[in-house]
Parts: sequence; structure tokens; C-alpha cells
Amino acid sequence: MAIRELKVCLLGDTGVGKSSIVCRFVQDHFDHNISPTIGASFLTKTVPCGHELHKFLIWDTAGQERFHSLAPMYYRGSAAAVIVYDITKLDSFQTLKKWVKELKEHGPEDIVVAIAGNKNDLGDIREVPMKEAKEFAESIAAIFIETSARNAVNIEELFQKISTFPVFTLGYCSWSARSVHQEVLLVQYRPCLVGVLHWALQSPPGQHMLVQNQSHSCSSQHGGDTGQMQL
Ligand SMILES: Nc1nc2c(ncn2[C@@H]2O[C@H](COP(=O)(O)OP(=O)(O)OP(=O)(O)O)[C@@H](O)[C@H]2O)c(=O)[nH]1
Ligand SMILES: [Mg+2]
Repeated sequence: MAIRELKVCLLGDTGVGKSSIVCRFVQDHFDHNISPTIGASFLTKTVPCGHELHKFLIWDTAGQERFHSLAPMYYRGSAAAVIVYDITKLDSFQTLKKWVKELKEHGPEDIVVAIAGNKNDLGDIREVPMKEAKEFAESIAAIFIETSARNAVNIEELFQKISTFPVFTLGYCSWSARSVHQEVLLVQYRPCLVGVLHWALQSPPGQHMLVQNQSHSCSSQHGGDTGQMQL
């Protein structure tokens, strides 16, 4: 069976639930006490789709402002970006709009954008009307979906919508994992990493922090291969 690889990055404010969405998708697990992401996490999940296997190569970025300058490393070379906001926090929707602008200015030309309004289990304290978010998504030709990582609502559907987006199914967009492999190589050659980062981002030393590094495998209810490491 043919395997198609799709590099996806998650962007958005801290605390909106990016890691929780990925954790629900990859491990079917929700952690109420999940820690903020440091740097970024890399996870994979392979799911059957018709006569093919779709392997998602997922970069879950850190939403804290101090990590903002690392984001281009993850969205460059991505076939799709999931920009997450929290439906109970209007500010997070404003941040989402800034990410859309940044992707338009500096992201890959043909990147597919998916907008995910997370925490829709908290509808009673909603600050972002679904209609407004949906209309915004339509105005930029993005996928739109509301999710709940906590209640496992629309998480699989989010990734399914991405992998069945016309540019992918019609084959216009590259599914190559070339750039993800380059980034994994960078991590393996850790002594060079900080220097390469400074070179790539053309920023003064001391600005970037990649603090944690751990790796472990996790299982998947779909029988696909999965993996995780934090950078
Ligand atoms: N009620 C509810 N809480 C959620 C949901 N998803 C995440 N949370 C909670 O929101 C908080 C932040 O979740 P994270 O997944 O760490 O958020 P993040 O976007 O990865 O944050 P950074 O890594 O700092 O960028 C945690 O307390 C989660 O338990 C959801 O769907 N519903
Ligand atoms: Mg996180």
C-alpha cells in the first residue's frame, strides 16, 4: 500500500490547545495538566485512507511569545498549517489573524490553512461566534472546523479534511517529507543546532531557546505508526 507523507504544523496562541489536539489525534488521550510546549514537538501518525496510507508529520509549535521567532522553521516546507484559537478567548482569534498574515507574507506559497476553534465544549463561555470565524475562514479559502480535544470532537475530522483537501487529492501540492527529515537531522547534530538556528533566522545569539529533548513512542488505536519527540 502506498504511503503519502504530509507535513503539518500547528500554530496559535499559548493555551489554545494545540498540543491537546495533537495528543488526542495521535494517542487518543487528553491531559488536563498538560505543560506548555517548549520549542516544538514532532509527532507522526499514519492512518489508512482508501487504498493509501497517509502519514502525518506533525510539528506542534510553542505558542508562548518567546518562541515566536522559531515558527518559520516549522511552517517553512509545511504542506498545511493548522492555526488554532480558543473559542472562549477573543484575543486568541486576533492572534490567529496575525498568523494568517505572517503565513501569507513568509510562508510557503501553496500552504493549505486550516482554522480550528478549539474548546467547543465550553460553549457557554464562548467569546468568538462560530459564524464570524467561519466567514473569516471562507474569506481566506481556509478549512474551518470547531474542535474539542477534551471531548474528542472533530479531531480526526480536522486531519481528514486536510488530507482530502483538493490540492492534495489532485496532486498539485508536494507531500514530500524532505524538509522534515532535514530538521530531524539538525536535531541529531545537536552541537551545530544553535549555530544553524542563528544563521537561519539571522537573529542575535541568545534569542532562541530549545530547552527540552526527549523522545518516546506512543501507540495508535488505528494501528498506524506513531512517534513523538520534543525539541
Ligand atoms: N475545556 C477544554 N480544555 C482544553 C481543550 N484543549 C486543551 N484544553 C486545556 O487548555 C490548556 C492548554 O492546552 P495545551 O494543549 O497545552 O495548549 P497549547 O496551545 O499547546 O499551549 P502552548 O504549548 O503553550 O502553545 C490545558 O489546560 C488543556 O487541558 C479542550 O478542547 N477543552
Ligand atoms: Mg503546546
